[in-house]
Amino acid sequence: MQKRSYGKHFVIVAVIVLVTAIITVVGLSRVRWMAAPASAQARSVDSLLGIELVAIGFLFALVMVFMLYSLVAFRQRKGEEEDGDHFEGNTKLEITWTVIPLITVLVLAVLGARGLTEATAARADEMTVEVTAFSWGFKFAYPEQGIEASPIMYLPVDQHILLDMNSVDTDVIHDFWVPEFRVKQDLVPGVPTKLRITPNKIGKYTVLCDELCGTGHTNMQAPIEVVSASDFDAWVAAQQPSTDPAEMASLGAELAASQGCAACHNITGDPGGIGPTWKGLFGHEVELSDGSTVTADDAYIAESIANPTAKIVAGYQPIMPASYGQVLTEQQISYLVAYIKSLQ
Ligand code: HEC
Ligand SMILES: [Cu+2]
Repeated sequence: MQKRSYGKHFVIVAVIVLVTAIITVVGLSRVRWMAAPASAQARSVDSLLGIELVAIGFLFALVMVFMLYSLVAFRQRKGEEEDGDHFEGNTKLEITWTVIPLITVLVLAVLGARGLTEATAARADEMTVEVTAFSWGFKFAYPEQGIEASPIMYLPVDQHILLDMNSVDTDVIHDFWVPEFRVKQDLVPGVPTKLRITPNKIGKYTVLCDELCGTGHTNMQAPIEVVSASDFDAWVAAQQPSTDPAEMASLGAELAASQGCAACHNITGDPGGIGPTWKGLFGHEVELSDGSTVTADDAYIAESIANPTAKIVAGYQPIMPASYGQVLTEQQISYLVAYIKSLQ
């Protein structure tokens, strides 16, 4: 049996591979994988993803076109009875398909390491923001601005930010991720971690927890706003502690909404909730599960929030989350007390 020549097939396949690869890469690059980038660190991540999409498109075309072409071109035709050609290895081909992927993977590794170094590099005049994760949310503190706790992350645009990250949980890992910033970092119990971002686009984003961490995982989000430097200064000024009762009550109302208190407490006076209603609570006698009574004053309400199991209200289960004492500052608890006080 005489060997056939395959040269013509290789030329045809090479052309189809090229065309398919171009179509695939163009198609893939038109998919909106993620929202538009909004940080300086996004650049290296996105350029690496771009290179990988080209590699993926080419490999896809190579495998698919060779396979489908062979299925069609070398199928058994009517009346064809003889055996196909027999191949006994091909050293040149084997070296080629080992060396090219090896070089490709090494190049990607170098590019990845360079991108990682660039995205994590310390820079001059960084502003520190402390991030604390808890089940299930994030809170932020600004040590340089004297802001102890904020449920929202405010950032001045084009400012290098160093995130100092901690978790109050002891048994679960969370992960800080803002898709538009591209970079992300785990928050591990007992191990402080760091993340660097330089937001470069004014706008509203969302911090997501990107580590499946429990029943509240999907709600583990926090708003983040990137604003101009002057808007940031105005926000910092507005964060200074308030002593005006009406203002404290309205800050407390915002906190009650952002901390999920409303899931269990109502302000309508309806006694049927998971937790007692807040309407008319202040100044009234509360019956406790041990049979005693206590007057609901500032101290009792503050204690009920920071340490819910200290006194259990008669007729209710002790299911209020115990973490508020760690999550909320004394200032914030005083706002919540002022709010509950205002619900007469
Ligand atoms: C998962 C449900 C739940 C959530 C969320 C919750 N609580 Fe409670 N809370 C309860 C229950 C149940 C009680 C009554 C049992 C007890 O005393 O622990 C209670 C009691 C209280 C009391 C004492 C009420 C009284 O009538 O004496 C206060 C004050 C209070 N909660 C404030 C808050 C605040 C503020 C938040 C949000 C920061 C909050 N709670 C979130 C369930 C909840
Ligand atoms: Cu989480």
